[in-house]
Amino acid sequence: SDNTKEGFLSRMALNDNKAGMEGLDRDKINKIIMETSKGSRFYENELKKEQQVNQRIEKMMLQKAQITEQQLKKAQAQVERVALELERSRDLTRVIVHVDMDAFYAAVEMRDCPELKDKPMAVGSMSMLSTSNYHARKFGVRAAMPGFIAKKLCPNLVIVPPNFDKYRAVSDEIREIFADYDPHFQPVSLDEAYLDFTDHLEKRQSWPEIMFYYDSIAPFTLLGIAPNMMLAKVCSDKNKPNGQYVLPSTREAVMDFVQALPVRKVSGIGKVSEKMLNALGISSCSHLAQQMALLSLLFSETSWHHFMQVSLGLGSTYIPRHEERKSMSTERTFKELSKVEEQLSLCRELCEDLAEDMKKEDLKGKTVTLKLKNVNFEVKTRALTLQYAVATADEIFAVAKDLLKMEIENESPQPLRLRLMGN
Ligand code: DCP
Ligand code: MG
Repeated sequence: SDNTKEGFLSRMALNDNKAGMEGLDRDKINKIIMETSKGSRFYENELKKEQQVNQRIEKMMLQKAQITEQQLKKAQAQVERVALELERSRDLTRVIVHVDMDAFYAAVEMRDCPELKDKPMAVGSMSMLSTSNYHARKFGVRAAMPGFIAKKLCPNLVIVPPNFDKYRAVSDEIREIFADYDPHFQPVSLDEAYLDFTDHLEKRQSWPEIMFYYDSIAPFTLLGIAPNMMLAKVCSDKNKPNGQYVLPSTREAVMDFVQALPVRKVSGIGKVSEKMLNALGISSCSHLAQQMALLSLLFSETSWHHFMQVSLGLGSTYIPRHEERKSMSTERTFKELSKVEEQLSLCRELCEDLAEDMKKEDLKGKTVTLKLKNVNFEVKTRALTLQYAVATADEIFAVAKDLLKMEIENESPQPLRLRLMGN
């Protein structure tokens, strides 16, 4: 239908939510993307995903139409209670830094081959790109785009095959520097980490001047500094490339910052959530705050709690210590499991096993991960990090169940056909 086609276009369209991609001729770029990709596996796959999202939105809109004034009122009261509770947990005493390298793989390749510096280049292959340098971004060439499309957008694009050993080695060097500032820093990927600067800043107060010449983090100016991890991540993207953004540690500054923030800029709110929220008229975090009652009726508890934290500018202020970051898991393989009730009861069983193991070791965990392998052997993991540590089967299941339901919904109306589940 027309509807599908339009929706499809929106998914395939250039995603310019990336540094270095402001002010591009979207219409021209989108036309080339559509023409080039038609009929490819990439296109078919995107089309399928798009249709699934559209179905989810249709379902959600039907659900919304049935909400009564009274339900909404009740939800509003609950939302206000939760907001008060969350507000009490606000901690503005930490200085959290998020570091993210500019065009990481591409930057390493340009370092080793300086001729590439002035050319549009990308790392990857004709079937998929991992990243592109800032010259290439001006043509609409970006990560997660097939190289054959990128070549149409930018015929002079140089595509360099990836060399992961090299990126890992550079990452190790960077991490050594991070450790000088926060020995407990949390790496997220090869080019990204969270650091708690609070203790370092205190020590710095008593540094003799000469020490500042040895400040090894100075060349890494791609920082975001804020009172919590959620905000720091947004901040590090603000002045890319090669810039910093500091968000002051006051409630007022945080709330102002969040008001204007598009939901898509928040880590954890991806393409799909953005589209669902847009369908409800929500594009910025201030809309999020206004619509919390409705959201609490349409989304899972974990999702709307996350939305609420975002709308209040709240995030984690505590970077878990390495030794606390132990993880524990259990999994089971079977021939095929496609019935929702059976999947949920297996999930419950796994949570019980896990809780028992954790009890033996006296462990608690803040991240619950669900691992699924379908009958085509495709593996997916879905994880959720909570504000508080959990340990009992009930607590773990409450989260795992939501993650599983989300996957079931993603697949629907087709059943989710599993051959392995773990958590
Ligand atoms: N990466 C990838 N596939 C993606 C996204 C990223 O393989 N879809 C890899 C290549 C990137 C690295 O991870 O260089 C870091 O990811 P970022 O999202 O931080 O992207 P860049 O560092 O390349 O660019 P930016 O300057 O926007 O941070
Ligand atoms: Mg990066």
